[in-house]
Amino acid sequence: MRVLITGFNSFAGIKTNPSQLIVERLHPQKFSADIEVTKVVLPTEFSAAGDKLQQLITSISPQIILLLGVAAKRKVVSLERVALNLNDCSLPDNAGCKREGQIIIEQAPLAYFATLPLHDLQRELHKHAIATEISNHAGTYVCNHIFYLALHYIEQLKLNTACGFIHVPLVSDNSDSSMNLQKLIDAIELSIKFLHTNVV
Ligand code: PCA
Repeated sequence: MRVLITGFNSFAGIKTNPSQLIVERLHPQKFSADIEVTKVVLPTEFSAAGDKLQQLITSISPQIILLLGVAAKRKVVSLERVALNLNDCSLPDNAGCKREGQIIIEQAPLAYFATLPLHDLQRELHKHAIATEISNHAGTYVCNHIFYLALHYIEQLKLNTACGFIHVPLVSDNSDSSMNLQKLIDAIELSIKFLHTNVV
């Protein structure tokens, strides 16, 4: 089973993006031998991230895509349900590109739903004491952009790929914190293992 997992690099106001650290520190050896994990840190740029993702989906043809990003206002692991066909943020991306009120793909659906079993995944993470919520809004910045594009390519290419986006909170260095980096890495490892047995 091929799994593509992505995070983002740092961007305005976020010195260290925990989604980048998770991707870098995830150990593919922790998974069973039939799971092949490709880990990629995407630039926080609308165009470059979208192009890179399209290229990865075409070349790897993954059965599972797990896209990660940080959302500073979230307190727990957030399983995103909806990707909107909209870029709208006053904050420019890392290439200086600002997109306000722009459709991502003309004449494409207004939104796509994640194709992961979100409630089952949430229950699994709760079993392991990882605070998790299902969110109905992934924002309208670069994370939503690649979430929408991934679901759109999957649809266009008629791929049998389960795809979802997980927003993680900022992490604290305090190891007693309920959401330290190790807890987030555990959450993503558990998610991959769970999806391996429950999706493919
Ligand atoms: N979070 C931003 C973009 C990159 C990231 O990690 C977002 O939520 O759109």
